[in-house]
Amino acid sequence: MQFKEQFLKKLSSAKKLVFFTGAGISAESGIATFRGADGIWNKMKPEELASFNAFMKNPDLVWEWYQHRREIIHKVEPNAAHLTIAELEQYYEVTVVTQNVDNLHKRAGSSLIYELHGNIERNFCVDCHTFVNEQQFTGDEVPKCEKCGGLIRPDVVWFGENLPQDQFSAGEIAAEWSDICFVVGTSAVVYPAAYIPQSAKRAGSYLVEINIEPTELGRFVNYSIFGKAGDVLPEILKFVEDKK
Ligand code: BV8
Ligand code: ZN
Repeated sequence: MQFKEQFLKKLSSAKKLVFFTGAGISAESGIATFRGADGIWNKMKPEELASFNAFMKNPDLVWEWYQHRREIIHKVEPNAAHLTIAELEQYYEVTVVTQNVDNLHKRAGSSLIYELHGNIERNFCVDCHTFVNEQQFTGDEVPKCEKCGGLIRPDVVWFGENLPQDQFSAGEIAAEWSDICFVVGTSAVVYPAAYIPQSAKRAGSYLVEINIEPTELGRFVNYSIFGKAGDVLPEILKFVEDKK
């Protein structure tokens, strides 16, 4: 794979890399994206399921949907893209800022991850906020809190909900201080997360998009690499290893 000379120069002098990732980085693990051809949202509207109102209106339906997604996630593995990002920690200071809730960056071995939209493996009680992630849930009806009887919900950020401020600010600062900010597998249409690559660019980071198709971010980036994340990232690692 041929890369632009300017990018390779940046890569050789860089110290800090940030990887801002979306559902596309998990596509090659077999997890459907949200807005692509087979996207989850094509079958249903986000507000129908990924919102607090939807959950309170029909908790069993929403809980069942997350159980279904957890089952898929437990059956898949991190792919070459996740694993390469973890391996690049041998050569750079690497920070992952992910919109994904699938826990695959953690399973791939990345050591610094900011989760902007939560993590599907964690759950808490809507009333007393007790976390119950160690509990194995059986069946599809929404579990009740053992402490207060409240409904248990996944610890993910639904539409209309604020993002965890600590994760967002830390992720944004890391992106702004990065030498290169890679934007991997995201349509960059969900806010405020999608502000982060733009802030990175404004702060002087070299913005590189890795996607299989053009996105809204295209007009901001310094360099668009079209290809599958699982193919492109290992090629970048190969260049780095040959240089070292
Ligand atoms: C909020 C968790 C404050 C749940 C998700 C401006 C400012 C603030 C808010 C808004 C705003 N404008 C609009 C809003 C509202 C809304 C929003 O952004 N709506 C959009 C859809 C218009 N934002 C919110 O509600 C946020 N909260 O703002 O709070 C507030 C408070 C009160 C009242 C108002 C505001 C909360 C947003 C978080 C929602 N939660 N997920 C769950 O997962 O169940 S969003 C969901 O979308 C996922 O987290 C996902 O990560 C995220 C982004 O999608 P992508 O990751 O980009 O995935 P997508 O399928 O879209 O794209 C995949 C890409 O990969 C494609 O480009 C494809 O080409 C590429 N690809 C595919 N295969 C590959 C590949 N690339 C490389 N290799 C491959 N192999
Ligand atoms: Zn409770």
